[in-house]
Amino acid sequence: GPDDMPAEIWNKVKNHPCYSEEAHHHYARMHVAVAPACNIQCNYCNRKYDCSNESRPGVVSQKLTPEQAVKKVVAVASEIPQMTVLGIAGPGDALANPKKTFDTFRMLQEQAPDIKLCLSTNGLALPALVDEICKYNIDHVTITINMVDPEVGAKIYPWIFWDHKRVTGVEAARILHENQMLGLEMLTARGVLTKINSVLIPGINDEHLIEVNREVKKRGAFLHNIMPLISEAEHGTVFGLTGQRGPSAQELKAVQDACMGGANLMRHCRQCRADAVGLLGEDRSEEFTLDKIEEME
Ligand code: CLF
Ligand code: SF4
Repeated sequence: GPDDMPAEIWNKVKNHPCYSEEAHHHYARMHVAVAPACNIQCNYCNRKYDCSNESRPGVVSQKLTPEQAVKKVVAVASEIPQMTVLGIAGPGDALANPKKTFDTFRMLQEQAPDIKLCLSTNGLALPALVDEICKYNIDHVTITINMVDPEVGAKIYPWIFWDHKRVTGVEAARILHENQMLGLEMLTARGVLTKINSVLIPGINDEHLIEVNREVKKRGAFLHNIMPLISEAEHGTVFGLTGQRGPSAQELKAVQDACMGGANLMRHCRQCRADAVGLLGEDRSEEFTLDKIEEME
């Protein structure tokens, strides 16, 4: 709240529904699905639908060009006055094809300067793009960090695409890890509020997330959001096919409780889709398809 943080930080969180538990009752966010490509493979991915960094499986997001995305944001903002934040969170990685992401942000900064900009990434491409992120006044970045030990990482990430080649195994996880840590340090050094999402995968990184929490706190993470793995064989995730289960509510709470005293935890995440619209937990994306937006004009 306003009493326990500097005014400058309070101003960045007070109407961001993800960064403030209180704000999520009153303020809405929307996502635009302008980022279909990804530069890594997660064993829990169901990108056929959405980046499972954050998204629930099941429905394909309507992929938009930056121009269509801007049109949609402007239309939604005029219908939903509580809409304060625009995030780019998939369906792939927001920074794997940075041109579309930054074109969208640039146009929005010009056409709707009151809307806060937010992005979510796996962090691989982050260090190279921090300067560009700061150029568009993006105040909030989420990095999905599931490990700080490449041996653990090798069980989660079969490969990454790095320096024009595919890299596999522990080496791939090491490169991803180094970029995530460096990206986090660079963002916090520049005053960008950085939230960490971690997917809790029982038997793979459950205990390990306590160490992840410590390491991200040390590097200035503002919030840590520990989310349950949604593992679904019918959506073709590698984990789904190997029978990897998600955690129970008690297992999730146990890991969150074990992190108390470390980086502050977010506990109100609703694992939004890449094209979510509305208050957290509410999904109004069907009201704002491209066809319907064209009818509104
Ligand atoms: Fe979107 Fe993510 Fe920005 Fe929020 S969602 S990019 S920080 S504006 Fe929020 Fe949704 Fe959880 Fe994400 S509830 S999935 S934490
Ligand atoms: Fe899928 Fe997201 Fe992982 Fe990319 S970062 S492989 S889109 S879950």
